[in-house]
Amino acid sequence: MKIIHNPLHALHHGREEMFRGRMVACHEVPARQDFVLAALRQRGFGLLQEPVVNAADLDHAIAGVHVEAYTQFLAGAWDEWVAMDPTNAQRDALPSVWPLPSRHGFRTDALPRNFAARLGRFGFDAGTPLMRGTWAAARAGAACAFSAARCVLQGERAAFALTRPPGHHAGPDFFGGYCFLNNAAIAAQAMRDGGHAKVAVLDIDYHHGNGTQTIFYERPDVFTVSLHGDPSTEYPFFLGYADEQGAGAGQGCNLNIPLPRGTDFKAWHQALEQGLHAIAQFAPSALVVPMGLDTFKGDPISGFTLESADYRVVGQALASLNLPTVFTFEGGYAVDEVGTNAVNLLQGFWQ
Ligand code: 6XA
Ligand code: ZN
Repeated sequence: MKIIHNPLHALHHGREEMFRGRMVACHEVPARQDFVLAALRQRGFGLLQEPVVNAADLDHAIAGVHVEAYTQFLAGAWDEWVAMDPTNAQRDALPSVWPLPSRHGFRTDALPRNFAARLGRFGFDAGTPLMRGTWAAARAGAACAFSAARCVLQGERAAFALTRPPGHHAGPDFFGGYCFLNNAAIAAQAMRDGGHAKVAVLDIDYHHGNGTQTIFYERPDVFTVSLHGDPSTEYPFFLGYADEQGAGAGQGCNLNIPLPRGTDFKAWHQALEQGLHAIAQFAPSALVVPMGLDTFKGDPISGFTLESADYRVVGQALASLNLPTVFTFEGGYAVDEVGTNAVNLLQGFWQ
């Protein structure tokens, strides 16, 4: 399996995030990718490489899922943050004011000149710090996703975009949940553009992939499936319910399987089988798996109880679809085990 890893990921290294009402050290740290890479090397799994993509192709791939006003905002955000107050160079940018959508409430079409306001217009939480290297790291991550898709388009059975910051919470014009560019959506769109008429996305992260769902919600050509902690108690709270089934031409092309906090592997695996069955019915010719490992029992911010050995079984189950597959690295914050769990899953898939 080709493993496309992000050489610039550590340029994004948030210090603190707002978590359950207070500032805590960031969970989404560079060691996450480093530990997965180390486990891959130690176990001799996969062909490691860095992405090779020209800038114009990459911009086109990003523009396939994100709006220009948003990517322009991200590209210039750090400079604007520092221009607002030169001492900001010493701290990360976090939103602090939001235009809550409501029928006769704040407008989201008005784009204030004030940078703090725009940070809140494009970001949906205060847990996703943005810093000097965020754009470069996220853009190089998108290059990994795009490169992984290209490998698969060229005939590889599977490829893994090993990158951070993660992507599945990022939507057409918003960041949040530690995510800026939606790597899985970029890979899915690249598979579409490369000739796959129908693509499925199966999100196995603990958290609902709200960004991916939103990007493809009205499209019949990309079936989005997510198994996740029930949003009535789990992040991202405001999307991910079972009654969200797609809209317009995409009606019936979104499947959410929310599961209660505390769900064990047996019940989780049943939900996975349900997702796999629905994907088989859709009959895609390619698969994208936003691979979160925060379903692990030792994860510090999540509530399922999968064990390291279970990830092999997960990989085997995913392989049963027999589809060319792109994996993207999403959550997973039990840093000491994240490498073992990732390689277990990929090996289970590959064998
Ligand atoms: C609250 C938790 C963010 C969850 C990020 C994640 N700031 N998403 O792992 O998959
Ligand atoms: Zn997650």
